[in-house]
Amino acid sequence: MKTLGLGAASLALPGFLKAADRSESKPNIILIMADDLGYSDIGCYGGEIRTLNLDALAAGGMRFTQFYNCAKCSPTRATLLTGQYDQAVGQKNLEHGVTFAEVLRPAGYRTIISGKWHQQPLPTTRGFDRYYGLADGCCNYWNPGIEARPGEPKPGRKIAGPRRWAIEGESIMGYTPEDKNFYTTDAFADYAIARLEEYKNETKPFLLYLPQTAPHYPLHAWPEDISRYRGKYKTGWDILRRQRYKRQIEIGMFDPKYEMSPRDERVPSWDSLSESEKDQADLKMAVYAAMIDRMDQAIGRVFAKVKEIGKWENTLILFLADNGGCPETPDTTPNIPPGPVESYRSVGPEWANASNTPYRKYKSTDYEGGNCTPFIAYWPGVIKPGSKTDQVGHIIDIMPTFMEVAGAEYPGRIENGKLKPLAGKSLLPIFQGKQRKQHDVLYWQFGKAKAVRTGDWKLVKYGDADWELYDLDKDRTELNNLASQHPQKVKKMAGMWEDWWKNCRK
Ligand SMILES: [Ca+2]
Repeated sequence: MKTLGLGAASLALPGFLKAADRSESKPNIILIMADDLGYSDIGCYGGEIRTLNLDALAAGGMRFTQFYNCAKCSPTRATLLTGQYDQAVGQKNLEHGVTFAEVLRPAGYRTIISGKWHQQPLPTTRGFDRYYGLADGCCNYWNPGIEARPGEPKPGRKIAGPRRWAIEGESIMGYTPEDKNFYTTDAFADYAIARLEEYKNETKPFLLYLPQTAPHYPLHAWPEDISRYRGKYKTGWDILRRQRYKRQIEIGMFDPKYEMSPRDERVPSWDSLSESEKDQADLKMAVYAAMIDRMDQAIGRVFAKVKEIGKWENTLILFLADNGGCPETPDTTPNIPPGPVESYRSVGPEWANASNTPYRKYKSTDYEGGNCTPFIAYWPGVIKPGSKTDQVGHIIDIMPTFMEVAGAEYPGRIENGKLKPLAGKSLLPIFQGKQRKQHDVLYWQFGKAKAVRTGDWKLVKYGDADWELYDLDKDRTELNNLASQHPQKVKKMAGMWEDWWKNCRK
């Protein structure tokens, strides 16, 4: 007898699913991850930016309100790929873990990745059949290399040296494509679409991992996309935050019992800016919005291809971000306006604060503005359209979820290393509309940022500051530090974090 590829869970599919609606084959899987995307940037999470394809995915699927990443590019990727905390697998080398591609390929999957990898060993050595993209952390969107194309200025860059690109198993230090219309977001989609076409007649299911570089800096976008937004942000970040918060409540994605966080201390009031400063700030946010708009268009082109080859109905699609909006300002070309190849600009803390509405803080912190992400799950016939869940999930759960839906096995051992057990657990019960047993505890650490969450209690800290304690059930935006009222709880949770920190790297 053939199985649905769901293991025992297939016996408990929701009532609205009719047997005839499902193929008997294992589902295809598409995992899309945005880079440095704020919690409220996309339409279905309260944003004003045009994200029609992601909004349609949400309308046909499920949105999570409490889904977490690791608050930073590279750790998030290590955790996402392996189902273990990145501290346990080795942050860049994944030496104590296996990737979901390594686990799904033996289960019969064609494994493809197009986009930002940001780990040390190339994907083609870690379970992926095919790869195209940025193996590094960030790059110029128009020209990821160092050399100028004929008739063009030199590409704006953050660092002097070259960034690592890769095509299949070959690393390329300083990739300058000849095509003057090259733009990373479009190129990643083009490669994915070409592979879907190439393998369209295969009977095996596919795993397509699409980690974007958008909207991570530098601010680069097509002029026609920028023009859709230019001038629209002259009302400023204070009004934008209020508008997004209001929309989040209207669309049922945020409970009005929680206050919006106040403007971040690093951000001046919009009214204090001169007209010229307002105009420059408007352009930055217009380019940022254009990058997200373009990412959504590219995702839409991939979706159209999946439909064209007749595989849409049997495909699980997930969308999330690797960390919250980014306050960094690596503006190496401060006198060149954002947009074109020669520029290298960022939105800075001002707009990133608005991106993370209604939460506090940013990427690289473990406040909700740093580590809470939009998360959309879409799967025709399994996930109820238009649903929403407040159940807590974490990117560490993605690997076990893939294993369960693909009927894949976690290996008992790996060569040349110690394989640690999975720390995540499958999201499938939540997808099926059931209550999943919560994680007993979740941990975070990156650089100076630390946090631990158990139940609705979250203990969080940055640098040398004291631990802060929040009751997220009553205070989702982390405005009321209860540490002094619950010293025993602080001590206990801090001890849990210390124990985890000591043990996770063994
Ligand atoms: Ca990132």
